[in-house]
Parts: sequence; C-alpha cells; structure tokens
Amino acid sequence: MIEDGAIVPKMGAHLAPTDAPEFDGEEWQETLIWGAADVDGDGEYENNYVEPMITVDYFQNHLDGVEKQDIAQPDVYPKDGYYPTTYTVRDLGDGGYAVVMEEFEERSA
Ligand SMILES: [Ca+2]
Repeated sequence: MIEDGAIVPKMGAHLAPTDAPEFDGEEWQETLIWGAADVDGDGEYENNYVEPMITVDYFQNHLDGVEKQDIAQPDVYPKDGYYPTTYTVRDLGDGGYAVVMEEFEERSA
C-alpha cells in the first residue's frame, strides 16, 4: 500500500495498492483503499476505514453482473474486531448498484 499524499481533513490518509492500474497509466475504474488517521490522538496513524472507490463509468459500462474481490489486509489492525475480507459489486438492474463488504473475520491488534 502507498500513501500518495491525499489526506482529507477529518478523514485521514488514503492508502492505495501499489499495483492499482491507475498508477501504471491506465484509467482509474475501481480501487479499494484503506484509510488511516490518528483516531486516538497518540500522534500515530492507524487504519480507520475501508473504502471501495468506484466510478459511475465502471458501474454502467464495465460491471458484468456480480463481481467479488478479495480485500488486501493490513499488517497491523488498530484494534481487536471484525474486518471485511471480500467485497462484492452487484448490478441490481433498475434498482441501481450494490457494493457490499463481506466475509468479516476476527483480527487482533
Ligand atoms: Ca493514533
């Protein structure tokens, strides 16, 4: 994962996978990122969110029904809890699109 300097106030740093196609000159379509911020105020960043970032163009022109992907996991978790290990993007037809985090597994800090 890399942090490319994209820090959003009150949200933190966006950590993208180094092998994401957009870093190799391709058009950005969909990339899952982890986010990090100093949530507990101790001066160090910790992972605090997972966010599938998907373009409208991807939903409308590249999604083929249902697509499920693994979520790259961090080396360290901020606290004990359940974390998603996959996410599914689903075309609901006239109902729009669904992005669902799934297969939560227990991890320790
Ligand atoms: Ca911290």
